Amino acid sequence: MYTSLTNRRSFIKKMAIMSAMTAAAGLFPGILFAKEQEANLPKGANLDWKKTPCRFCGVGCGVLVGVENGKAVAVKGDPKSPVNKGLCCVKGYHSVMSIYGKDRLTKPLVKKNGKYVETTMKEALDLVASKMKETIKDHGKDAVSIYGSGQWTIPDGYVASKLFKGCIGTNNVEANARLCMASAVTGFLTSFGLDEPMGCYEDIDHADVFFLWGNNMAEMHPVLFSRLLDQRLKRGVKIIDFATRTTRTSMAADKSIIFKPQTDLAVANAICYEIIKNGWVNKAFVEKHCSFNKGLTNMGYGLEDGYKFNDKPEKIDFESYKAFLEDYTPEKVEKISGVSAKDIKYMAAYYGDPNKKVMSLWCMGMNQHTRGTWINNLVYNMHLLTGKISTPGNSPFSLTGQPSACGTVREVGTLTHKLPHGVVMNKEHREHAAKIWDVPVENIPSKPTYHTVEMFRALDRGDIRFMWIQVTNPMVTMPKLKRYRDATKKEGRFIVVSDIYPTPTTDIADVILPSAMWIEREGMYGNSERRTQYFEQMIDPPGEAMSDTWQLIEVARRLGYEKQFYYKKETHIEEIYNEYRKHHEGKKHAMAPLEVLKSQPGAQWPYVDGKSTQWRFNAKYDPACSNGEDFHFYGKPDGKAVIWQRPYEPAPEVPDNEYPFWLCTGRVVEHWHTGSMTRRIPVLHRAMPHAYVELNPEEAKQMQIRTGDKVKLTTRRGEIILPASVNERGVPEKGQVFVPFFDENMLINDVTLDAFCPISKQPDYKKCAVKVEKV
Ligand code: MGD
Ligand code: MGD
Ligand code: SF4
Ligand code: MOS
Repeated sequence: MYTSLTNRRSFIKKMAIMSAMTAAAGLFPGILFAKEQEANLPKGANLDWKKTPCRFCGVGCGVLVGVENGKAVAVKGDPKSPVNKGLCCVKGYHSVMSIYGKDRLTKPLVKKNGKYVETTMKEALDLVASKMKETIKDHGKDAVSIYGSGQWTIPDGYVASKLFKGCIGTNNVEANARLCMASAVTGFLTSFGLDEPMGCYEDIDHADVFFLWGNNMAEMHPVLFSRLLDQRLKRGVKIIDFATRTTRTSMAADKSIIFKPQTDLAVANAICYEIIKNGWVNKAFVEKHCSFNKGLTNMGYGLEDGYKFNDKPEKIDFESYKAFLEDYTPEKVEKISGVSAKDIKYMAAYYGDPNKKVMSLWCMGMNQHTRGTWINNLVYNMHLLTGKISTPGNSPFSLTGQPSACGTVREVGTLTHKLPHGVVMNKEHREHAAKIWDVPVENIPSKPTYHTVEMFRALDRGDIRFMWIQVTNPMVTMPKLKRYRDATKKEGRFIVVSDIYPTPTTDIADVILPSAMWIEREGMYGNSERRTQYFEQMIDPPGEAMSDTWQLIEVARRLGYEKQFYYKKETHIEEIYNEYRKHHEGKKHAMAPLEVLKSQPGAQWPYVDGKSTQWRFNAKYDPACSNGEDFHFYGKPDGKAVIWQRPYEPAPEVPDNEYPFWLCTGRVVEHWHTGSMTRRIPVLHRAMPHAYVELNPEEAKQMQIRTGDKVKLTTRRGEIILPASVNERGVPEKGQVFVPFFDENMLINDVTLDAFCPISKQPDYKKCAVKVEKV
């Protein structure tokens, strides 16, 4: 069985070797308009169309799935969805094909003497429950853990949290969004006291200028990016791409400004310096609605030598903040960042102009950053100093990556320190959760345990002995991967993996549980703009595959928590959602009732008096504002947002003589993360069959490297050989290379660094030092 599993997957390898890399046609591969979509649909088909959010990215497009004879056969953009207004990108359009890969997991597999043996779901779940009991008995509650995902539905994450935190009594609950959204969260909490953006996608229809802070929106949030382009056609808005490499996004922008990795910190401070120097501060707004803080500096980088972190900031005044910024004049920052003083002033002038509405957008460039919390704070500073926030078109907007990184990880709170409402450290929050969960409050431990990187380190040490992994593929996506892969293989560790396909993570599992995917079950996702969207079950899962929610419920019952997991199979999603809503009651976070989610393409929380809230903290739109002023930042006790003094500090590992290049990693439009789904969609796989290393064209010439030549990358963690890509998808600056991480046959994470932001604990996959050689 084991060999057949890997054999099945090897077709990906073979296809990759046979086909050459084909650059997708056009600048924007695959945004499909309604007419093109119609033209591609099965002719004469008698389809039953049902609405759902797209399975893939955090944009959360509404799509309609055409079902015929129990099979999902077609997809089109939902014209009624305010998110995408009928558009769809290549991934969304082909999404249903990812359900029908030939090697779907249909039966549970249990490892016996190094071989996988098929079993029944009942026996597999019995085994999972008995292993959990045994581990808790022998090693304590904190020896069992669950590692989930921003691709978990809301009910999946909710029952996981209830089982582990409420019933078992361990805070060993984490999710891959730690690798992705954690800095966004700590950025929001430190600046505003509440998570998630104040604005919404409709800001795009009002803003005059768009700044992209190191995200490649044309490829990663394509439908949303098409809305920016549409506004440029209609209203002549400006799109400014501020990034470390030239991408499809830079090519489409009105202006591309390139900075050296990590120096966005310095540039953001320089923009604030200019705003103050030129008298562009919105004094009335700042006096009424902002306070100033200074935090710990030189915190370290979360490497084995530890890090410092304290959350007791020092209050400062405007004058000392102003004095601090003297170190960040455009001329000084030009030297650090490589951005000309002229371009810094150009950017500042837009942020400062009272007649221009500004939207800043960002994603992994800012979050996967060893000072990720800081750079989030610094972008808010620009919006706060100028009062350009929480009004239509004035919007600092943190984009999410996964379909439910907001909905499930951030809102349900599937992170070690979180609860569905609030944090484990807070007694009232624990009491609130315990009451709804029907467990003694003493069950919920008051201290967080391990964040993701630490969770795998704890597995390595043996502090964690049991890990259940759902809807994530960490044996491709953890940084400094080799170390954590070795950890999972140690004696006395038991790993359960729920997935839909064989992957490098199922390869290390003791038990593999086949899951029902997306529209094979019922659920909800929450997208970047606080929009919760519901989908019904449209088709049957294959074989014994079962939803992740129901797998957890079955195990919870076997552990003796029948009372807390009373849900009925036919109605459990509704019951869970109604229970979950209780955690968020009140004007600040109320969730829409299920009937509303069923009847329309989602609703945005806070959902109050039958209405979605589009702009939080603005009294005109947000019923939770209660200070009698225009704005109320009610997440902070004094009702004020915080402007943070945060310096520039260098990255932990910078290029030197031995490792002279920067290595940046990321994504491509055709593939979803580890490619487990999109590489099983033939058209996407053919368009982008394997990973590559992107080189600067001039340097490639000097090294006599052409597209397709083999290149060896060596870091302090190891080495990897990849084919070169020159002048194809993206163009790195001199001294930098870029590698996408979708290819399980070329695991770039074997060489990445696991340094993280000490506040958010999110690793920086965008920077480490690498040697580049032709082989
Ligand atoms: P990445 O490729 O991870 O994409 O979306 P993005 O963040 O847009 O990020 C690469 C960018 O990081 C580079 O282009 C570079 O400019 C920037 N960068 C590098 N160093 C720095 C730095 O020091 N500072 C700053 N500010 N920027 C820097 C990610 C998003 O995409 C996510 S999180 C997910 S989960 C989704 N994944 C995904 C996918 O796998 N495939 C497709 N097609 N779409 C996706 N959308 C989502
Ligand atoms: P995915 O491919 O999305 O990657 O990393 P992962 O979450 O590890 O994994 C999802 C898994 O769930 C797949 O194996 C898929 O087959 C499976 N699956 C799909 N549907 C279902 C379902 O319904 N149930 C179950 N049980 N399984 C299902 C993403 C992570 O990667 C993220 S979010 C970020 S932001 C990081 N980005 C990043 C980077 O920029 N550079 C590098 N080098 N590494 C990175 N790693 C991180
Ligand atoms: Fe799906 Fe994202 Fe594409 Fe929209 S932009 S169709 S949500 S992958
Ligand atoms: Mo990447 S949420 O944003 O997982």
